[in-house]
Amino acid sequence: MHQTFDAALGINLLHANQAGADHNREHFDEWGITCLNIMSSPGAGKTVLLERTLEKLSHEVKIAVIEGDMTTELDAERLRQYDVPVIAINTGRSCHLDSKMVAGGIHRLAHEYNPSDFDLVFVENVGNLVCPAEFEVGEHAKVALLSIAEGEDKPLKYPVMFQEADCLLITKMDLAPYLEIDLNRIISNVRQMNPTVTIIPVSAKTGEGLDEWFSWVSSQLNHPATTHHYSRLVSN
Ligand SMILES: Nc1nc2c(ncn2[C@@H]2O[C@H](COP(=O)(O)OP(=O)(O)OP(=O)(O)O)[C@@H](O)[C@H]2O)c(=O)[nH]1
Ligand SMILES: [Mg+2]
Ligand SMILES: [Zn+2]
Ligand SMILES: [Zn+2]
Repeated sequence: MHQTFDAALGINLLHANQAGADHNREHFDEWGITCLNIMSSPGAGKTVLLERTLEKLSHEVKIAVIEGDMTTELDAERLRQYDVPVIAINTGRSCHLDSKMVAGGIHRLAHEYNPSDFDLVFVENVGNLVCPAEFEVGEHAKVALLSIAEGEDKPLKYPVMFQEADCLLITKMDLAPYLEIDLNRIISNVRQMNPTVTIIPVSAKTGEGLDEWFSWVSSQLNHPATTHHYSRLVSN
C-alpha cells in the first residue's frame, strides 16, 4: 500500500475508501447486481479470462465491465467486441482502483443504461499484486489470478492478495510443461495463507478449468460471498 511509513495515514485512507465501497455496494444491491473484483499482477491473464467469460456467459447473463488501467483503453477495446458495456477508468499514476474511481464508473453505467437490467459487473483492476487487495471497491467477492509462470513463492511474498481472495485462478496452465514449477507447492502455499479459498487451475488457451470457473461465477449470482474483508484488516 502507499505511504506505509505512516500507519495512521494508511488507516485513514482505507477508512475513507471503505465509505465509498459501502456506497458502491448499496448501489449494486439495490440494482440486483453481483460485482466481482478481478486482480493479479500485470499480464497474468485477466483480460483474456474476461474475453472467454463474456464469450460464454454474456448471452445468458447481463454483464457490464469496469476496466481499470493506468493509461489507454486497450483492454476496454478488446472487451467491447463482446457487445457489453465497458466503462474505462484511467487511474493516472495510481496503481490500483479505489472506491471513488469505481463510483464514477457505476454512476456512468447508471446514467447510460438501466442498471437494474444487469446481473453481473466485473471490475478488472490495475495489474498489481499488492494494493488492489487492500482497496475494496464495493465488490461482493474478490478473484485473484496467479499465472503458473510467476513462481511458487508468490502467495508467501504477497500474502494480502491471497488472504483476501474468495477465488484464486492459477492461469496459463498450458505453459506448465515448459516450466520447472510444482503446482501442488503453489496450492499448499496458497492454503497456508487462506485455507478456504476456491482454487481453480485454468488455461484460457486450452480451455482447461474454464467450465469450473464459469460455474463458480454463476454460483456468485445467487449467493455472493459478500465478505467484509476490510473490517478484518482493520481489526487485526
Ligand atoms: N499461454 C497462455 N497465454 C495466456 C493465457 N492467458 C493469457 N495469456 C497471454 O498473457 C498475456 C497477458 O494477458 P492479458 O489477459 O492481457 O493479461 P492482464 O492480466 O489483463 O494484463 P494487464 O491488464 O496488463 O495487467 C497475453 O499475451 C495473453 O495472450 C493462457 O491461458 N495461456
Ligand atoms: Mg488486462
Ligand atoms: Zn496502488
Ligand atoms: Zn451513488
